[in-house]
Amino acid sequence: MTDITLLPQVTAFLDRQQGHYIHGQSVAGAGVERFAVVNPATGLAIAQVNEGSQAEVDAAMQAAFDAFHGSWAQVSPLERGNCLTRLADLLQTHREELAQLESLCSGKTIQLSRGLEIDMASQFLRYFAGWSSKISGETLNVSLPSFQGEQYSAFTRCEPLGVVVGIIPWNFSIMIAIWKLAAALTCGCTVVLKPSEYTPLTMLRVAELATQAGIPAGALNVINGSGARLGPMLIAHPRCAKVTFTGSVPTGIAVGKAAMEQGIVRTTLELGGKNAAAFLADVSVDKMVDGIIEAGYLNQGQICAAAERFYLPASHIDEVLAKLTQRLTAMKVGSPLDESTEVGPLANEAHYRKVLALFDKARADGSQIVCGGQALAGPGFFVAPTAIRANGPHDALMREETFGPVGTFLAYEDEEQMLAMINDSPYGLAASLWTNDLSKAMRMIPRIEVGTLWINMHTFLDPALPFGGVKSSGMGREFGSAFIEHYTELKSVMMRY
Ligand code: TXE
Repeated sequence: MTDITLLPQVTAFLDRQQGHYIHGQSVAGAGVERFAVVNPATGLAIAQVNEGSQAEVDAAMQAAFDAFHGSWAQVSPLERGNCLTRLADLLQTHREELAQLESLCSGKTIQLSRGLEIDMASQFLRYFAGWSSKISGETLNVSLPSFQGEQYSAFTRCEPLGVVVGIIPWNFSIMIAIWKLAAALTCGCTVVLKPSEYTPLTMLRVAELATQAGIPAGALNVINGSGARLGPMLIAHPRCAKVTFTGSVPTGIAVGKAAMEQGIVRTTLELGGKNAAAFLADVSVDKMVDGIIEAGYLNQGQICAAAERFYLPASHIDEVLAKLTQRLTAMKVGSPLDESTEVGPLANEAHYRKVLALFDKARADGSQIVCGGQALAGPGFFVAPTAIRANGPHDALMREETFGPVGTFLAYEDEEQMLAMINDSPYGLAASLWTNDLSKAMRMIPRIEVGTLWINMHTFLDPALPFGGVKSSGMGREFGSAFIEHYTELKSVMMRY
């Protein structure tokens, strides 16, 4: 197979000097600095983006503030949902264009860009659109007695927070941004997004489509540039009512601290971790291998909910690792724009270097590299799909996030020991348990310390189910109805008559 042909609108978009999207318009910005967007499959620059400055931060935050009190506030709840639905339609109309841009910037395979990034983003938009007309308070009975015949009435209102700053990572540059903008807009908030500096292009195109969908100027803005510089500026801005962040644990802690110091700015943090997948001995070896690939290797493992530590029964581990090695070494690694590719490059050079350093750490620990464990020859940031057998629960790769196509495996003798090892982690975003014995699974579910637990499946995010971490994996929940409390303030109203 060969690479697909790039659409002319994709090459035209890449040729444009890109910057930001503020108040319904693409703007170059006042700054003179530029940064390059690098295609991780080739290591070559494919576009140039102007670095944001305080001037663009101020303009975007003011535009969002004005829209919050003006144009977006005047849009009825039902129409807010219609805007999101029209945006979902436009994502579908421009599916191939957006998918190609995403694959060029992030190295995601084109099949995944189309089917997961764009199609799932559309589904999430439609889900959130449905909430716009259903966000309401309740009528309450006042509990205290009436002393002199006076009466009371009370109710609550869910009021939108204001301007929401969304800070987005590079692994799903469209879908994660859509989670945040859809949640904010459906509640009546307005948004300023800061994409990752590695993947700054796709949201500029989505923002243009949002304007086309009828979302008024200023309700959705995009600022590009260094997170370490622009992040603190956005969070410290007096118009910032909330920050919603997805990314690494250390940056999440910095974001949370900055938000608290800026007068308790509301915060949702969706951070990574070291997710576990545990297989009970009643599962067949073939099902274990399928489950491991589903849980750990999609998008080169660059999914915050992906499993990285695998617990296998001691009786099965040798056979599972032998079969897994056959499957991993047979995977087609190659150009993300080739429709038959199963494994693309890691998304950027810094991340690639981090994963290679973790392989060195595994070797230094004496962990056994069962397969992979190295970079692949040629240009681009490719590493081989990797399986590592740990000596014990304290090996570095059983504890540190790799965020790569890397599973680390440990044998267990009894299920109590396995449950203790799953919970012996500072993180708790997600886990999966694989067994045919659902009665046993039901007894284990309350004992596993995570925000999302899958049984006989992994990495499947549904908009109807709340998503977020426990322990150091984050704070707050996205999706379901749980997101509403994170994008609105509850106001209590009490009346005497
Ligand atoms: O992430 P960061 P990076 C992991 C992965 C990767 C590592 C570092 O292991 O190797 O994190 O990646 C913005 N204030 N994950 O450096 O720093 C930044 O511009 C405010 C896991 O790319 O978390 C980007 O928009 N914002 C993860 C966003 O934060 C700041 C997904 C995320 O960047 C900031 C991605 C600051 N001080 C990487 N500094 C997951 N769990 O989903 C940076 N940013």
